Amino acid sequence: MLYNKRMQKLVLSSLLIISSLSLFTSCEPISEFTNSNLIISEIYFENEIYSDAIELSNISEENIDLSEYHLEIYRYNDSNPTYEIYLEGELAIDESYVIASSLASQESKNIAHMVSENYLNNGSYTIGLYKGNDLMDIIGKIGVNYDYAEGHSLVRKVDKLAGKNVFDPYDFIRYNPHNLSLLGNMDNTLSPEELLDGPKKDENYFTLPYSEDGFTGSGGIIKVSLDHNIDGDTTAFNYPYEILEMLDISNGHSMRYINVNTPESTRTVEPWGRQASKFTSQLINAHANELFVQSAAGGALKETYGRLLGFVWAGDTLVNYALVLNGYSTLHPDEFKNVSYKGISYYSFMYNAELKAKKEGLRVQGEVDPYWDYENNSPLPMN
Ligand SMILES: [Ca+2]
Ligand SMILES: [Ca+2]
Repeated sequence: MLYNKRMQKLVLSSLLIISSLSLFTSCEPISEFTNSNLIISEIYFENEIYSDAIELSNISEENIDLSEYHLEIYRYNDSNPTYEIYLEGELAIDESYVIASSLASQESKNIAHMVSENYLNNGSYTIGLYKGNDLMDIIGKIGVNYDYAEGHSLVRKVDKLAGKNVFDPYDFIRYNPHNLSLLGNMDNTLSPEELLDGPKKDENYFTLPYSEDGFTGSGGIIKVSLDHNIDGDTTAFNYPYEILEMLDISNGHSMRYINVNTPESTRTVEPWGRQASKFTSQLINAHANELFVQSAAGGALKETYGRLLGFVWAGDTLVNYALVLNGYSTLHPDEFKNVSYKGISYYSFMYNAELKAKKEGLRVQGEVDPYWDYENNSPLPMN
């Protein structure tokens, strides 16, 4: 099921009342909204190297004369545009307009309304949408060389359909490349609530092996049982016999959660470390009969100290994701695009969660640990 603008309209109209009331207390600068009828709704990547197409959408209640608009593309840290694309024609209400690069694949061009030699973008070029001289929407930042896409299609969230003169990566979902079903419309594959709820265990991963060679992950999910929790990002599990044999480990071997790093709570203690450990321990224990580990497809199975590296599922919750969402950990590379849900890699879910936690200044993202003596840099007793 695809989530689109129409479903959001009901929610938005009720939220508008609430947000207009809270304008006085909100710290968010309201000047960044441009009230544009036309917005940039997608930067489409066919592969990870360059963007094949850009999608613009009419979010207003009337048809748009596109000839009033043009795009300016700024390479690297240039402050003057290298390419300009002048639009033409009319765009109906709720419709999207796709401009494909002349270098794009034929399947992207087939969806496009315009093919342009001037749409060149490697995912770090700043793109401004202008109505006359007015900046109506922007991706990236003029004068700053910033790889905002990192090889993903950026698809605007259905609850963030508004033009802004400042780019906010949190307005977009980072999709794996080559998701043609989203090009030419304003849909997402998940509702905003589902996106924040995080990835779910796709059935397909149960049919994949955990590993083929004992060194590299294949993305498979296997059931495990708890041996004991160690800290926020490490747990010792018991594994199926074939896994023990293939990886040359014994039961009780530690798994280090990939893409996260929670503060220390064992030999040394750091702010939020003990809370992170408690969070993981509670999540794991609450789902002790439905614990699963998943290998990072294409990634190493073990880290430097011989611990396993992977994704841990407590019931339907990806613990790695929950740690980032709840501000117990920052996000760490690498990204494994082949472990994904609804076209979004686990890493991209975590990227989105980290942006949210940062905005909220949650825990390690900027909150003071109430159980930490910052003057003496030492832990305080916890209840
Ligand atoms: Ca789209
Ligand atoms: Ca750690």
